[in-house]
Amino acid sequence: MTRLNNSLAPPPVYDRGQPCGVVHLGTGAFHRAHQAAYFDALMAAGEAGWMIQGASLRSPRVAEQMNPQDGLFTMVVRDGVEDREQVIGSIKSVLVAPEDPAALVAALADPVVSLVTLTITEKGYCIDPASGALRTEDPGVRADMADLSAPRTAPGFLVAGLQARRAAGLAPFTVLSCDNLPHNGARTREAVLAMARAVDPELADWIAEHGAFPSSMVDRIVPATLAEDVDALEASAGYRDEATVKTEPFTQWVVEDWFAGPRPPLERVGVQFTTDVAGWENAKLRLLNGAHSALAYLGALAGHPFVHVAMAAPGYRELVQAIWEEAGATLGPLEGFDRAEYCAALTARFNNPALQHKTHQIAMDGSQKLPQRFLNTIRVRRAAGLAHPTLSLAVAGWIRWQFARDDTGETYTVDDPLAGVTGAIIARHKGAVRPVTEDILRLEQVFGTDLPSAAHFVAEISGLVEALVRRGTGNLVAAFAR
Ligand code: CS2
Repeated sequence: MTRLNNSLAPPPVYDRGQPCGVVHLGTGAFHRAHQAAYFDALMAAGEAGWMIQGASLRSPRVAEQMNPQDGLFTMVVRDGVEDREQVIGSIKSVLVAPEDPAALVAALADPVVSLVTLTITEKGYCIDPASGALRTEDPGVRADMADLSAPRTAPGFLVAGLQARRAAGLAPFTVLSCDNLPHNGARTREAVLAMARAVDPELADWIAEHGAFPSSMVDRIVPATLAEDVDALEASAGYRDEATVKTEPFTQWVVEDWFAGPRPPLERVGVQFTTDVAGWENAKLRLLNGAHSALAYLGALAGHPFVHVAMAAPGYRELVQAIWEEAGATLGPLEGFDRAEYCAALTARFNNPALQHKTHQIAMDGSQKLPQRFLNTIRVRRAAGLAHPTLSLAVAGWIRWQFARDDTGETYTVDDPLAGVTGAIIARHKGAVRPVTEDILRLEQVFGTDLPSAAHFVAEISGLVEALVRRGTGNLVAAFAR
């Protein structure tokens, strides 16, 4: 079957040969169904110069999927009743950074580029999840700090690109993080400045003075594409698209209005520009992503493969409600945000049966996600003297997950940068739940120093992990239904 390409697809209504004003790092499914879709709509609305030069920082897989298709891909929007297919043309091509790091640095230094967007996942920032500090002990970070001629990390590429621009007398590009981190702009800036300072302190000063690192809140559920999704599209569209993505109708992007150069007029296609993103970030991270991770660990442990399946199992809907009650109370007022409406919409989004969102996918990289999804919320509640039993159960779920065997007896690989560390703790204590839990809670890069020294917190989590093991996750969650 023929692959999707320029001559096959219904041609986009704009010229795909126009300049790439944007370089994007991490051209995975989420980017394609979110930012790439917004830029596609922007150019379709007549705004020129916002094509995207994509780049992958690790594997050549996405380039192999997209480049033979002239950068085109089909976005399939599934509302649970019908599928709507749309060919998106905003990505020119995808560079593979490890194969040719200089090509990516050259792309970043191109005078037509004014914006660099990032979806590199939490761990791509090479920062400590609890403190946000650049992890200078990371081998890639260390290599980039010593020599930037062939960068390896995202902060390294950003600094190399900014260095080349400064040398050429160009303005810096705006760096726009689109990952689920709190204060993602400030955290990116901190990582970039720490890298730049090691390379050239004057460069760091120049970036600090002239650079822009807006924070942004991004939201759209985009499960990993499965082989059957590619086959289903082929059957309905009549071409093969290895880069297709599936998503939901809902989409949201709130961006801090802080740009070093020209700002893409994305407000024309539904993006909200604001002076303060923090309220939206907290609401989204604590309500959507918090509930997602709770469903992921407590759902997957009970053997539920998908989010919508977990939502239909006894007690899970009530579990999610309880998370929302506990997290909701930590959020301040936010203009245009109604929590009850937001959570009702989230319930419908999680129930969408057509997304087939795997609990195992959301369970990935929990050590990077826990602080913003649960622990900061717990801290706010503790400071106010409020209990947080459901958030604690979710944290306990993550610890129970480290044992790599679910309640049905299935084994799985714990996909997390700290899996080696938690695995070694479990081996050292021969799986004894309480000492394992206590040692895991001492991991400062996740739990900071405050939570491990709070005796009540440690006792509560230990008791919950033991209960999950003894009574079974599904049974414990079912109790929420009563
Ligand atoms: C999910 C997110 O995999 C995960 O961790 O919670 O990718 C989630 O689907 C998005 O943030 C929704 O906007």
